[in-house]
Amino acid sequence: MNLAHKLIKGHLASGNMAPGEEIAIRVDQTLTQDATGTLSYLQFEATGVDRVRTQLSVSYIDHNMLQADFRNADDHAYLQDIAAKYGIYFSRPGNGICHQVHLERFAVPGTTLVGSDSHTPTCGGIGALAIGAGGLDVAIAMAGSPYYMRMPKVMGVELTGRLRPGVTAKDIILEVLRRLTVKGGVGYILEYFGPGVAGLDVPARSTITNMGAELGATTSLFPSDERTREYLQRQGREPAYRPLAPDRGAEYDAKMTIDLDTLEPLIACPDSPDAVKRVSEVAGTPVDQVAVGSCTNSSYVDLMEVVAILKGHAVHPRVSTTLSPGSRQVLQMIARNGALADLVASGARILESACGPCAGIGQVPAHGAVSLRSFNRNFPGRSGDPNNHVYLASPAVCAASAITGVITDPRPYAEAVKVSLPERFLVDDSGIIPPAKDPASVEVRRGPNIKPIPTREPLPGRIEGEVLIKLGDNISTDHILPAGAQTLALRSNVPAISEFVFRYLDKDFVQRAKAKGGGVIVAGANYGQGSSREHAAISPMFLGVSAIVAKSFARIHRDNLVNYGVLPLAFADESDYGRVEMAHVLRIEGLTRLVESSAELVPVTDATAGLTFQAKLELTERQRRILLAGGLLRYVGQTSIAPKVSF
Ligand code: MIC
Ligand code: SF4
Repeated sequence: MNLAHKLIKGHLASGNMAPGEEIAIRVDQTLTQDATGTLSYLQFEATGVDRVRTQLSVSYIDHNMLQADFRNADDHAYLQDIAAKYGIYFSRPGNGICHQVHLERFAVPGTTLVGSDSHTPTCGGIGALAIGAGGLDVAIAMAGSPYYMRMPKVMGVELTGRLRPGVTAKDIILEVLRRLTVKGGVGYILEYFGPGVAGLDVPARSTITNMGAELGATTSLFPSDERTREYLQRQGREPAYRPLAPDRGAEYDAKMTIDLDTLEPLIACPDSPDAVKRVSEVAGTPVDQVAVGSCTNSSYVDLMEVVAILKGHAVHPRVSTTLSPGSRQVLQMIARNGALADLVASGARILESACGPCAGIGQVPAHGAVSLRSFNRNFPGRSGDPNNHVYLASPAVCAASAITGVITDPRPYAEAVKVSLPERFLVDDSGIIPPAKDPASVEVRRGPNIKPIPTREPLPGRIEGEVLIKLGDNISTDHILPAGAQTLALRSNVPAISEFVFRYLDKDFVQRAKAKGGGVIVAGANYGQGSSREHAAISPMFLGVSAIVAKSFARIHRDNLVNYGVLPLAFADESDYGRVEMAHVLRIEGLTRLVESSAELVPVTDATAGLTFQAKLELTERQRRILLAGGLLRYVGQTSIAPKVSF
């Protein structure tokens, strides 16, 4: 057996482990962050369960940290009270980015972790089966439900050789993205194995599993070995170690090999994480902003590498250079060892331990600017504005380019740089507040911006509506509902945030949807890639969108659509995509009967074009029942997990 199969088998609650079949796995740990957390906990409260039923649940504040008005702070207070009341650990604002802190302080090899953030697979770097999901799926997992998914295939990624100076883990995942593209991982777990694995420490492995999210993969996984033990021991958590490996000669559904000896520094060009080139191909491009940090590359080792390159240099006058440490642990360590002083001396700007510029929460680049980031996503508008050009590369490329002012191959700078794990990480868990001892006494503060979540009625028998927008391939959730400080302050207020749907693609969309009383969205392949934000499903639903007809869907987004009662339909014959145009009226009759009877094909009539085409309804039996009920919360209200749900 490969390692992914072993971990799934050890947690299997129901189902048959054949690729594509619905399985359910027991959830040991959950994590949430503040941008998805408020909805998730509102839903958790609706289940009526009085205490989380997981081994460990942690609520992080790391996204909405600007506090430009009262709303973010209100969300923080709500999340802190909920955590105290329901048995959840609370990681305070300033304590760090959820994935980085979870890796440092909580992740355990061989456990399952489900998180309301698409980069939850970060902890796959320590050998946990870590999966990103919508907030509602996390809410019911906290209430004791297993996590349901289709059994993925497993792709073995064999690493051979050793990285050369100036070439890093970021280049490994960029190489995987170059080969597979942003939809190449859909339906797969990527399992890394082979002799090259031993040369990578846990933070490097986690960079790779983190950015596996950009492949659309269910998750990515490394074995748990001596390097894992070493990391845990230096975090003062050695008892959490257990060795985990695939069986000798384990089989994989697909395989690829990457020779680390021959890898070069790579860079993802605007506007997609898979637009990968060699750094040498774009070297010399002038850069206006360099930003190091994010859950992909903000570990102690990453930052020390940056310091080693920057030390003794000044950042170029045209470049605004920022650095966000991934955690308070990292920040304290670089403060104590003097590296922070070197950074400040170089002219770099030090930001909080938080997501920051990664999701456009501050540091929005200038109009037309080139921004080089050690982050994981560069979809249009992701930086907080669509009028700039974002490149993604390793911290080493970022540091070298900050010095020269142009995209620069870091190898000449990195030759002498050798950073390894510290003998001991600085352990100070005072930023993590344990749950209250007397939960009954906790009064939950709810700010006026925290609004109830709209729900849908049970599935209607008939859908008729205009095509409100026709989109191409790889539409990300950043396209559907943009990132940025303005929208992030509205995460707890669905009516308000819904005003931003498709803002950068079609500024009239919201008006049109309202005027038409809702309708249908038509899209190409991999619709909804990227973030796990449920808002990208709830807000269109709130505007009356009843179905999405696409060539294919990204995993988390499809689940979110079903969870909120929006019908995800896939063109049975992709050439029909070319026939359905904007403003055509689409009609589906006998819908409840089709969904109930497990029909796999649904006839869709395009009344304007005068044709009928077939659309695939690729849903499990459970998802059909969820759709019929009008969404997951109504559905669980009918089951034993959540007897008290009422809407
Ligand atoms: C992201 O990186 O896109 C986010 C912001 O962390 C999201 C979650 C969100 O939208 O709140 C994610 O990755 O799931
Ligand atoms: Fe935060 Fe960026 Fe990571 Fe999302 S990808 S969790 S916004 S650091």
